Amino acid sequence: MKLKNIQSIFYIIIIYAMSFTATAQKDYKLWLQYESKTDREIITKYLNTIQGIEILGSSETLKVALAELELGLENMLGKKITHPTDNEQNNLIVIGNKSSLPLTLQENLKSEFEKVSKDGFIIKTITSKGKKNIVITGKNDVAVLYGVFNFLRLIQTNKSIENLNIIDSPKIDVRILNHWDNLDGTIERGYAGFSLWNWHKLPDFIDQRYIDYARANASIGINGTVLNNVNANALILTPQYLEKVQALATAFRPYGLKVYLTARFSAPIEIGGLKTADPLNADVINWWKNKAAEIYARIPNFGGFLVKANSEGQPGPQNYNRNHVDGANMLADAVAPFGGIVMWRAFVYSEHDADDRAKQAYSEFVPYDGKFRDNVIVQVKNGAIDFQPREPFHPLFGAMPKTNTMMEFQITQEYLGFSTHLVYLPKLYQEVLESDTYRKSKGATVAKVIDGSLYNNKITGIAGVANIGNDLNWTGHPFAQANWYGFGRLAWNPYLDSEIIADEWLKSTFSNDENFVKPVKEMMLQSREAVVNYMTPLGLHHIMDTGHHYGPGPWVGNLSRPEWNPTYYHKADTKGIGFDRSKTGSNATAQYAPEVAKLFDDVTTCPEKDLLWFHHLSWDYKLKNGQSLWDGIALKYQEGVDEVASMNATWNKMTNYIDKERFKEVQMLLNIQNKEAKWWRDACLLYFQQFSGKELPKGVEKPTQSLEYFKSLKFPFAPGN
Ligand code: BDP
Repeated sequence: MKLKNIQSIFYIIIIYAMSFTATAQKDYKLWLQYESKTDREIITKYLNTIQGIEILGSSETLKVALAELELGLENMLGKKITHPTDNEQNNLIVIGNKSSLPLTLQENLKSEFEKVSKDGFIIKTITSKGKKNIVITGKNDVAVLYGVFNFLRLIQTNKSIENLNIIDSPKIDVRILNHWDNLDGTIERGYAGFSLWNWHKLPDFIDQRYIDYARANASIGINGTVLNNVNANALILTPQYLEKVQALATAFRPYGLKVYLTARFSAPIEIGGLKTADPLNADVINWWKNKAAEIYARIPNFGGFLVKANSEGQPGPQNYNRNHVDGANMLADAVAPFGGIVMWRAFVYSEHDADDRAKQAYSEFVPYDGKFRDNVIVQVKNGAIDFQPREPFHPLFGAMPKTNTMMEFQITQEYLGFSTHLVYLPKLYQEVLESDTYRKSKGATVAKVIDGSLYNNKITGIAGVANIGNDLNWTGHPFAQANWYGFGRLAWNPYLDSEIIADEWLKSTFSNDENFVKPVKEMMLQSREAVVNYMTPLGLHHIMDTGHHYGPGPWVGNLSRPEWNPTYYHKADTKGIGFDRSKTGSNATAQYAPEVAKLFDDVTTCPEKDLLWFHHLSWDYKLKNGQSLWDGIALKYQEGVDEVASMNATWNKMTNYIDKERFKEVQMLLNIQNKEAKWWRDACLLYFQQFSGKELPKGVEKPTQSLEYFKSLKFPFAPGN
């Protein structure tokens, strides 16, 4: 090869490597890009009148807040705004908590402080004696940090910062990520690489990522993280690991991010040398009390425990003929002296219970209402089965008025295409949060149950199963960052509109240009319905392949546990399809408030999006639009495929608005999604067609492969399994 050629290849490699680094850096920065943009002219002009930042206080949290403000402003303005040497200068940004403010300011903000809650913030422009200061404050330093992030978000998203008057308090206390991370570094249902926690190098090596992680969470108001898998390993509770947990907790503390752990119920036996883990046994009770004291001695702000008990083979109180209340209260008593809480999961179902799986959690938990301690929260998944593309809201929401009840959403896309498919989940979250439980009265939405306003609960919470790993871009798919972001924003305020969240995220992550924001936002909003259509339209659910849960597997019917089989859920036969959960079937509808039960129970009023969740119907059943059920299902699958094609088309027009690298990444992923949407459509329709015996309606593309081919596909090393 000629020298010139070698040189040019070398050159290409260098350029490629540089651009790769640039993308990685952009991806890595998440929604905190803080780029300088020419389109923010008015804000920039205004910011240029600010002469300094005044910080009142010296806590680690305030230092972090100051550093963030300086970083953000410097990057966005292209010039440094620093700590003023002369306080008499005009126009400052003042940051500090209530007690650090000069008395005149405290007086000035009296009514704001009356309105704001513990972690809420106030951002107010205060004009006096010719000075125009922006005061960012709250009742504690973390609240100030939240205010700073909010202020920077206003600038990033090009909102006016003149004459600010914002009071914003979180509506939910515990805003928490659940990491399903194992101690060996793998992540159950994780599709963004391996765990962030490098247990081997901890406690001495503090990876910068831990700090960046805490910072990202603080920027959206997330204040808690459960570090380890719900399918727990007791070793995390040994001194060897607690030392490592302590190091993480210390790194996170300035950002207001508390650490929690999952507690394996049998830990007293496995690491404590006891013969039993019976929650009423005195030695067991003592063991947990001592364990709690040991943890709090290391981590004074430790949040508490998350427990998966007697579910999918995990140990629990029922192993000792005790119940959930016995187990949860025993742990709650152990952490109570230190202000800790116990999040006790209601994700329970048993292969020995012949009743409909969708009914089991409600049947088991409702009789315990009022029996849990005040520092227990029962953690309920959004739907009664398991994080499907669409599920009606879980009947437990609102059904336990005397019990703290928190939401569990899944951010990682176990049943929604892993980190390969673009699915904007806040749309799904919003649908659930807005659902009316009709408990007490009309308008008793799920959001009102979980923010405590319906029943005046002692503690409120919302958990999201994290989609974060050690991938360069954190979440595997660049757009999966929006799901982490959106979860945090809804955890802060479950009444926010997912469209507004998408808008904020796009502007902070990519660009303020409406030619980009508008179509891409539409694409995001459409993506949730698209995945429902090409995977599980009209209320179908749980028809994915076994184990890894990737791709279609409606034919699977040979698993040992009946309720793990897709055939259990769709019940397709020559007569029809769907799970009859109405009065004539499992009567799961009766677990809802009468108004909701009636709506779901009657096939004519049941929303069609939930039709086959609640009803088994003949292939000829007429849908509202006049189509037969068979045609309707087939056309929905096609619609899903078409929607993905239109997402591709939208994205392909975006080359000029963002960097080449992120553009290309998303383009490649959308191409995969396109292929896989067709795979879902073809495999499901060929399978169901065996029962319907009908032709595909006009408009539905012919399958490209045989059913046998789709059944033969195997993915032995699919991630997250
Ligand atoms: C299911 C997952 C399984 C989890 C379980 C849970 O497939 O890996 O352990 O939920 O939430 O969706 O406990």
